Amino acid sequence: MKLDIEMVRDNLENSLISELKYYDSITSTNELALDIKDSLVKECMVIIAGEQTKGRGRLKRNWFSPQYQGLWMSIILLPGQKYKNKLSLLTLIGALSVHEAIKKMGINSTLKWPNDILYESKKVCGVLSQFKSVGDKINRVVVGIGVNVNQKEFDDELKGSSVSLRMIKDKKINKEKLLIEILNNFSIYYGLFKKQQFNNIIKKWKNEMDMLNKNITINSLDGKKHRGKVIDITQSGELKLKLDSGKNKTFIAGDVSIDKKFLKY
Ligand code: BT5
Repeated sequence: MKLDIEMVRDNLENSLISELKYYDSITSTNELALDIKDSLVKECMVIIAGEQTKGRGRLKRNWFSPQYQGLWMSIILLPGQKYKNKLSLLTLIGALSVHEAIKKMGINSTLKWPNDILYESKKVCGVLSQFKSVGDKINRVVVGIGVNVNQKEFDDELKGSSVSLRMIKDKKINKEKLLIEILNNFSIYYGLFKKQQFNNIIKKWKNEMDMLNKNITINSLDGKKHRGKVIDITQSGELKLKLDSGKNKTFIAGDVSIDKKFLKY
């Protein structure tokens, strides 16, 4: 079923969200959000799609976004230059907003740095933040959020690693209610971000992630693998590890795998 966008608009509370735009089928909400002309962009404008034909993951990976089965959306942010060292936090805010919304449904999900929400080690949501810059100035941030909502199953390569809210709850999920909850949460956390209350965001994240003090391997952007124990998330949203060599190192991005012995599922 298509999304009832009017109903969503009418039910946003104290929201920073300025506009909701719905497209039944597009390549990627992130692509569109990056391509919209500067003159038409507004802070906290949201692009939502019924389906994405070329949904994007990180590092040119694909994001499977079948018609009406999930929430596929991008939030456009214009935070300005003074936050340029804090932009990684926007990915964390996106994930936290979804995580809290699905927790409210009674689902015991966990956050995996930097962009995943997992349920029993399977991925229920992924976040992809992209930036548009002019010269060395970032003038637009697009926080893309994909939530698996009403899929009944996953095929082939995603079968063992992905899950939808419907599969978890064993019933069809109301996408409008979920979207309202996510956008209301996003407004709260982006409000904190703009008030520079970064520590409140980080504290929440650390509480909700299941990685502190666990041994992990991270494939970092330089293509190297590092192993160590997670000791912190920094005030800029980086992951801080105590490496096996004993040295501390922070990472701004990367793919993390948690050592098997720490996994319950
Ligand atoms: C992500 O990348 O998890 C970011 C996903 C962001 C998707 C949203 S949807 C709205 C907005 N517009 C876009 O075009 N994108 C954003 P990454 O951590 O790199 O994970 C990608 C990997 O997850 C893929 O290589 C697959 O293995 C797996 N995957 C693909 N589709 C999936 C799905 N629907 N559910 C769970 N896993 C999936």
